[in-house]
Amino acid sequence: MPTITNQHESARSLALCADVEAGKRNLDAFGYTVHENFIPPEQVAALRERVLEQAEMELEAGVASISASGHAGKDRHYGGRDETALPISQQVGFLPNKGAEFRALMHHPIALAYARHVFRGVPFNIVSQSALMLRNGGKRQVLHADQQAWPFATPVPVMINVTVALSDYEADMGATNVVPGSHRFPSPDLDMPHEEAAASIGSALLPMVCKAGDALVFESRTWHCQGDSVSDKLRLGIGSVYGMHMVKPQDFYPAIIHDSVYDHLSEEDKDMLGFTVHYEYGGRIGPRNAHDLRANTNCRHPYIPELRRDGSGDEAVLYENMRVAKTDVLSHPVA
Ligand SMILES: O=C(O)CCC(=O)C(=O)O
Repeated sequence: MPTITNQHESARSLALCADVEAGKRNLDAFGYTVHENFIPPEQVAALRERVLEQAEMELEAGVASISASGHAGKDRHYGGRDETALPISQQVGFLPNKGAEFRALMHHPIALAYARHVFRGVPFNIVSQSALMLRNGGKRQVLHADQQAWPFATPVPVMINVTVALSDYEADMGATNVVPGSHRFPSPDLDMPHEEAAASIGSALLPMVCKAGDALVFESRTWHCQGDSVSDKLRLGIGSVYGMHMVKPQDFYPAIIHDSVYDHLSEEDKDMLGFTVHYEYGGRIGPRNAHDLRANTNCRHPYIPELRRDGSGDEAVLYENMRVAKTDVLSHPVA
């Protein structure tokens, strides 16, 4: 197993950057970078307001994703407001369904530049976009890599997380901990204590402290975890994770985008949400009924049900001949 060399000693101070070229160098050397001033204060305020409103209303409706330890807590469940306290951890997931602000964020040019860089030009799309809220009492998460589920090491990452901070991230607020240089190693042993695991590759855990408006950028081989929160300040950020096109996405947007949202998506939005089939490979979408116009951006399939000579089956319809039923939500014309 290679060891972390002196090259990585400098990563014990944070791999900050203010421009994409420096950020790419940090990603290559350390597996992460903290990109300062990723979005301007007005955008921080607008995103923050939308997330907080959505989070509050999900609590009121009893459908909030909450936990007493963190976004990956074993006690995570859908629930509502507690009379006495706000949840220690709340995740507002599936954000592309919850506001145009979030769909705009997924096209952020700096995030896309980082994704293009780490994926070496392989086409990619967004695989999840969620807001994570953490309050006092949050517990340090298991040290992991986001491609932990892959049972083999990869020479390049298959995903990259670009988390925009909508509050400051301070160490005692549970700022995400990272292990600089760990992207050069296989995923960590989940049972090994954090410090021991980091030391085993000659590195250490470092909290990614930053200001609201900065972005924490880490590729999917990099070992990381949510830290402990012992602060009365709310830690709030939105993680947009991009994956190579053939990666099965954590959030399967072609299936979960609401019809009312789908109807207003641009072709660029659909592409980013994974509606494009690259190299005639993964993610083909066939109509779910004879009126279903939800389709790939670059190929169309007819509706072909079980066909029976005795007429007991349904009828096949070419995509071009599909018409929206009066009762359907979709209203856009056939492409
Ligand atoms: O919330 C954090 O600090 C860590 C997030 C994380 O582990 C992830 O997105 O994979």
